[in-house]
Order: sequence, then C-alpha cells, then structure tokens
Amino acid sequence: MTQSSKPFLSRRSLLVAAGAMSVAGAFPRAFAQAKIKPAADTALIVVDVQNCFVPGGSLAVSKGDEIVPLINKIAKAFQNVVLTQDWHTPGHVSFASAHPGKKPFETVKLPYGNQILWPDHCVQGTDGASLVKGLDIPHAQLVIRKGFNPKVDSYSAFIEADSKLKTGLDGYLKGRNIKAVYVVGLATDFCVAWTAMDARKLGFAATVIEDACRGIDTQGSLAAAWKSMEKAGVKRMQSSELALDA
Ligand code: VGL
Ligand code: ZN
Repeated sequence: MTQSSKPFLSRRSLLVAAGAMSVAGAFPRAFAQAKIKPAADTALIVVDVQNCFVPGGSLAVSKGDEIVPLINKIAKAFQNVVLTQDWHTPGHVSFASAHPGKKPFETVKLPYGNQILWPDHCVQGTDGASLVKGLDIPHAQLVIRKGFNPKVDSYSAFIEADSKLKTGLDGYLKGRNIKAVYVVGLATDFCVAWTAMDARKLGFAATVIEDACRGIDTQGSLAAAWKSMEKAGVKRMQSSELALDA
C-alpha cells in the first residue's frame, strides 16, 4: 500500500513507533531481549580447538587462538560440554602428502565424494593434535575423537564423511537426554558446520555461536557453509545473546 492511499495509518504507526522508543529509552532493561540460559537438556560442543588449527599450527585457522578465552567463558554457562579432537592416522587419506602430485587445498575424488586435501595435521598422539593449552573447561564430560579411519575423513563429530559410520556422539547425547546443541570452535566452514548440520539430521536443535568460531575459508567455503547451515535449520547467534557471567 502506498503512503498517500493510507495517510492515517502510516502516520499512526510512526507515532506508535516513536512512543515505544521513548518508553524503551526510559526502561531499557525491561525491553532488552532476554538472554539465553542454556537448559539442562542442552550441550555445548567445542570443536577441534587443537594446536594444529591455531596460528603456528600446520593447518592454522586465521585468528583461531582468539576464540579460546571466549569459549572458556561460554562453557561456564553450560552444564554439559563435549570436546572434539580431529585425530588422524599418519598418512591419512585427507592429507595432500598421501596423494602424489597433489598439493594442499586441491581436491580429489574419493569413493565417498570430493575430498579437499589438507596439509598433514592432527596426527594421533602428536603435539599438534593436543587441545590448545589455554582451553580451560574442566567440567567437559566427553572428548570425542574423529577422523581416525585411515581411508575416510570426518569433519562431523557425529558421522564420518562417507555418511555411514557414526562416532557414537549421537547415542551418547540421546542417552543423556540432550535435545539441543550449541557448537563453537574450529573451523566454522568445516568441522563446526558439518557437526551442526549432522546434529539437525539426527534430530537435535542446533545453533552455531558465530563469534566463538573462526573459518578456514578456502574457495568460498565460509559463505557456502553458512548457506548450507541455514538450509539445514541450524541457527546462527552471537555470544552476546547468551547469559554469561562478567
Ligand atoms: C578441519 C579440515 C580438516 C576442521 C579438520 O577442524 O574444521 N578442517 N580437518
Ligand atoms: Zn582433519
């Protein structure tokens, strides 16, 4: 409808908006969006905060180290926390070094689909595979390792890349009556995204806390991941929307 055809209505809605603004200005607390307090049937999944993925590591995610203090703070608001570790065999199929003539960030076709090739990273038992030292979540209840099948990658903490073998996280969370997961960590466009989307596929509500993640962003992967997550029903939020202690 045009403004000229309904001059009254538009004028009235303007006044209402102005009134609401002044009331909100006088009582900002009453009108502020209530902050989210994670319930007992909710779990935080902290994805791959490992030495290889922070500056100095072999597959360093830009500014990956910045999120560690924030993740520590967010974790305090959750009763249930699960940590994940990328945990590859030496010579893993996802490593460029396992494919003669191929370089990191190139793609190959494997029986389960296209696989981006990575620098060697998160080899079982190495310092690169250890959780970052500053990660301080003593109440975390489970560490789930993934990507240990030599021939199959696993970005997701729930299901390997061939869409067949489950890691056990699904059963663990359901056994503990968890209905919703929040996902933080590294990297937004790979292990965080795949974990959140598989959570949806398996019937959990799933939310990614964007500022508590950092992305790799190769070949447009970050924008593509957000698009796919939205389509899968993954919610996107900022840590400021959570009720956190100062
Ligand atoms: C990841 C690439 C290869 C991740 C793991 O944690 O996002 N990305 N392996
Ligand atoms: Zn990996």
